[in-house]
Amino acid sequence: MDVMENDGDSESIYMNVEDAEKISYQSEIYNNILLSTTNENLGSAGAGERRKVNLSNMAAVCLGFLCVLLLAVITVLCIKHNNEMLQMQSSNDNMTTERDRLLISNNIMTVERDRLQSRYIIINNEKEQLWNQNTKLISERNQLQISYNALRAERDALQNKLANQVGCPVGWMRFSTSCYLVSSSTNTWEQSRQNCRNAGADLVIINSREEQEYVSKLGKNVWIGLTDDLVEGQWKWVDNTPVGTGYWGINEPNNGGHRFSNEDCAQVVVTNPVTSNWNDIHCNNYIHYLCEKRDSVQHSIPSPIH
Ligand code: MMA
Ligand code: CA
Repeated sequence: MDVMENDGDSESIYMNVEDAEKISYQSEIYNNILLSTTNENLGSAGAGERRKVNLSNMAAVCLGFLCVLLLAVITVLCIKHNNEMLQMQSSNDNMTTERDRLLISNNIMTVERDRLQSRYIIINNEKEQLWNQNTKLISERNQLQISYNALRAERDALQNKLANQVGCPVGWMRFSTSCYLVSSSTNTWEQSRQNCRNAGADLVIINSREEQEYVSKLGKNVWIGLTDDLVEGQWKWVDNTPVGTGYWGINEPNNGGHRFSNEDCAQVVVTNPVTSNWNDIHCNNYIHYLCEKRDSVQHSIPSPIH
C-alpha cells in the first residue's frame, strides 16, 4: 500500500484505516446480534411483525453497507488528501531550497557586482590617469621633436662648417686644395701680403674659374696676390707666374686712367660680375685681403699656368 510507504502522517492514516476496519467489524457483530435478537423475537411474533423485522434487517444491512461505503470513501479521500499534502510539502521543500539557493546566489551576485563596481571605478581612474599621461607624453614628444629638429639643423650647420674647415687652421675655410682667410681688418697691399706670409700663407692666387667664383662669393672686396709693380703692364701673381687673360672688369686694368696715376695692385670687386670683377688700384689703399694657404701635398693635378 502507498500509505504504508510514507513516514510521519502515514502512521495516523494507517490507524484510521485500522479504526475503519474495526468499526466495520463491530457493526457486523452488532448486525448479527441484532439479527439473532430479531430471530428470537420472531418466534413469538406474528406475520406482520416478521415483515417489520425483515425490513428493519434490510435497513440495518443497508445502513451497514452505507457505513462501509462511507468509510471507504473517507479512507480514499484521506489517502488522496495525504498524498496531495505530501506533494505540496515536497514542492514547498523544493521551493524553499530553490529560494535559499537563489538567496545565496543573489548574495554572491551582489558581492560580485559591488566588486565589479569598485573595479570599474579603479579602472576608470586609471584610464583617466593614462589619458592625462598620454597627453603629457604627446606634448613632450612634440617638444622633443622640435628640439631634435633644432639640434639636427645645428649639427648640420656645424658639420658643414667643419667640412669647410677640414685640414685648415681654426677660422680658415676649405675650398678644394687650399685654406682661405678673409681678413677682418683692412691694410695696404704690401702689408696685407706680409700678414698672409706671417700666417704661413700668401695673398690668393686665382688658378681656375671655380676659384674665381669662390673668391667672388666671399662678400668682401679684397686684395688678391696680383701686381705689376715691377714692370708696368706686366701683371704677375705673387709666385711670379703671369696672369693670362684673367677676370678684369670692363676697361681694366686702367692704371687709374690718367697720366700720373699708378694702380699696380689688383682687387676683386664683389659687386661686379663674377667673370669680370678685377680692378687695379693704388697699392696704398686700405682694403680687406684674402690669404690662401695651399695644402702641402697637392691632391689634384696642378693647374695649368696662366
Ligand atoms: C674707378 C675706376 C677704376 C679705378 C678706381 C680708383 C671706382 O672705380 O676708374 O679703374 O681703379 O676708380 O678708385
Ligand atoms: Ca683700375
